[in-house]
Amino acid sequence: MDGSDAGSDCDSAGATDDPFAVAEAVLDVVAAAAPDVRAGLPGRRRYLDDENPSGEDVLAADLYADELLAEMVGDIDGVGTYASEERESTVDTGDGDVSVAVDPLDGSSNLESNNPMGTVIAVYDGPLPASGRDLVAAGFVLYGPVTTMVAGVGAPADATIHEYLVTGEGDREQLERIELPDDPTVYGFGGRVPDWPDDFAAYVGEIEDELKLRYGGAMIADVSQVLSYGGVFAYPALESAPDGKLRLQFEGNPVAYLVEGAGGRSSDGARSLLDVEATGIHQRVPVHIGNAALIDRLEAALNAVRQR
Ligand code: P6P
Repeated sequence: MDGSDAGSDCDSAGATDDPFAVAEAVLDVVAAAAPDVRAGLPGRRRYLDDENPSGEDVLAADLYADELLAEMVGDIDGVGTYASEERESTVDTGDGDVSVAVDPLDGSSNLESNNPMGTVIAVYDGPLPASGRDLVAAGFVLYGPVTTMVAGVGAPADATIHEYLVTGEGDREQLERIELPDDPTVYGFGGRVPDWPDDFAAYVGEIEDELKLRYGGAMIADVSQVLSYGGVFAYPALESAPDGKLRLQFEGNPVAYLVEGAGGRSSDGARSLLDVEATGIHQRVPVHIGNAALIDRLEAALNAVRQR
């Protein structure tokens, strides 16, 4: 099902109590917005004199994408809450039980260098902040040479993940199912090497002769590499930021849903990101995702150092 039926069902039936049908409609709407988001990028490469709730500089493109998505997602029957990395608090959008958390333009700093970036979507059944186990869908749009979406609908344990081509009209055409390749190929690690804690530095030292480092500065572009080639993406805890940089609700949970649905693993260094307790909509979490065996090895390496 490409979701369009669900979208029309939601519109015709009014607020629906089927969170998965609402989730399909959300993915359809985000795909429909993608051509307009992409078209709005060229003229919005300037930084505004503003910071987002995480204290990061804001581009005109960040706010443009957020306002477009807030309006379109907020109109979906069944969606009751919209949350964004760009907004301090959640927005009530109606009577629905489904909450949608969005990173409107993940990696927007890549706009200056004309490198890939995207939109991350997390659809939760219930209020925010929510556990990743409450996800009913997740996905990202990748504004690369081609505009694609990677997404899944279903409870985390049941989700299958597919890539979609997003057409110029904003339709999503399903392509192949995504399953993580076994052979580890590319590794992307955020943060500055001197800022890595001893345990993560020890892990990197342990695998340094296996590394093919590719780090693009936009999480979903780096996650897309891992989904295509295998390997690990990590934005670990840092000495300067023990909870890391990435946000659980908008980044950690959705990429964990996608990578675990593709047969891989996620970890905050000790457990699946989907099992991290949600304490706030902008809470940060160390993010490690990739091949299950590699994430198991990473957790073992971190533990070995911690137990010294
Ligand atoms: P740094 C983008 O701002 C982002 O949230 C992620 O997409 C990306 O992985 C990370 O931050 C990049 O952070 O410190 O490398 O600029």
